[in-house]
Amino acid sequence: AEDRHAMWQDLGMDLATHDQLCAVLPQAFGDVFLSQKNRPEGMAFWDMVVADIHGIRPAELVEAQKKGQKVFGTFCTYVPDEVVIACNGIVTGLCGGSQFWVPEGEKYLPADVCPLIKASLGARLGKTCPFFRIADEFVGETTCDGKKKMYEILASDAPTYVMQTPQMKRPKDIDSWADEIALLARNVEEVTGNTLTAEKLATAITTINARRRALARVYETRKNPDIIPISGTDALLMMQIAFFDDPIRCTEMANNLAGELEQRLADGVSVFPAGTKRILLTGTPLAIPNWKLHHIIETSGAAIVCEENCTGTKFFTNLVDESASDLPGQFHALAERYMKINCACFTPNTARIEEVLDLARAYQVDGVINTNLKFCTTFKVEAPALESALEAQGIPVLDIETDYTDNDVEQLRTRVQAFVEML
Ligand code: BJ8
Repeated sequence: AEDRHAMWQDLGMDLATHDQLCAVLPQAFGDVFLSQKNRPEGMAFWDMVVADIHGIRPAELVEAQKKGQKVFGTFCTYVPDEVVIACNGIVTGLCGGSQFWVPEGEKYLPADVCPLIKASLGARLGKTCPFFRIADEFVGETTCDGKKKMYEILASDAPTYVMQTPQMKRPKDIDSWADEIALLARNVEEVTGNTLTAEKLATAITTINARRRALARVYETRKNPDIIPISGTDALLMMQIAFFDDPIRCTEMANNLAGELEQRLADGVSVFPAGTKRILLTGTPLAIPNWKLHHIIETSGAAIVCEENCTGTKFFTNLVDESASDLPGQFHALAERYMKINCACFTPNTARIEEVLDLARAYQVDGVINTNLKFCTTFKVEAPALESALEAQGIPVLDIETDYTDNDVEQLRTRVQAFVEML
């Protein structure tokens, strides 16, 4: 890969500390991904992106900024990309998935905050992630308490705009999310200097719906009960990179991959031996480069065939209705779609239980693993209700709580192996 130090220096990064991260990532990537057998050829694109994760895409963003485009960093799948794209802005998902950034985050946040929050703030304040340097504005949201309060600290360091996510899903809450989307649109217009029109928003809605369809097409191939054409680990990488890749390229690459996977189904090409136990993973998101659980599960005799989380089905399920022709109608259509995401930050969140049960059936899984990032209260509190609903349907479930460290890997492996053996 090209030497990117000059770009990182221009971005005001802490080069010496960042070099330490660059030194460990290729090894981690090699251990987790390149050790897999018979990977789809279509994964070459994501391998290339991840091999130069702080180079290729950041360089594109810097170029785009030189041409006048603005970059918006986001932290939640509730934040509508469409509005930013329609104003010729660029969205980059920012959630931190590495332990590398956690100690820096702990300088500003209590230790008993979820690692995703600590890593995200640590990546910004430690100056060790180019995406966090490039963003012209951060867009937060009032989902969980930890993120909400973290944005106050972020705001003291960089331009930060926070959307008020409702906590319930009544019609008035959907209306209020539509209002918030309208306010975001005004902010994006100011930052980009571009005026939003219904025509431009309609195009952006079509673009993001196409991305949803392409990612869903890849997932569709994972429902085959006999052939598993792609590992969960590879599918997760595609999802993680979808958060910050160009949406049109992402769509094209996901469609190429889906085509290859469909051919694999026709040819009977599976990446796991016949009879491998099929797992649905649900719970908190898995931000890049958090591949820990996928790697443990898929090297313990099981295959993940579906991720029900924000780095999985929640990212692409449900399309935005394309029929509205004016901005208020489009904002409402966006609100309707985004409010269908079943996040534990909402109450009640029983629709998530229904969704997990439906997906468990659709993907014909043998068991469910519910994972919780340490100190994530909302997902943890609803775990028992989810688990009893699954058990009532005869679907075995394993509950795992973990963080970004490697301290519990052996213990987790033992528990996962025992679970897989009893399936
Ligand atoms: S829509 S899941 S992306 S809020 S794991 S930071 S909830 S303490 S990430 Fe999320 Fe939006 Fe919901 Fe999805 Fe807080 Fe929990 Fe940490 Fe979390």
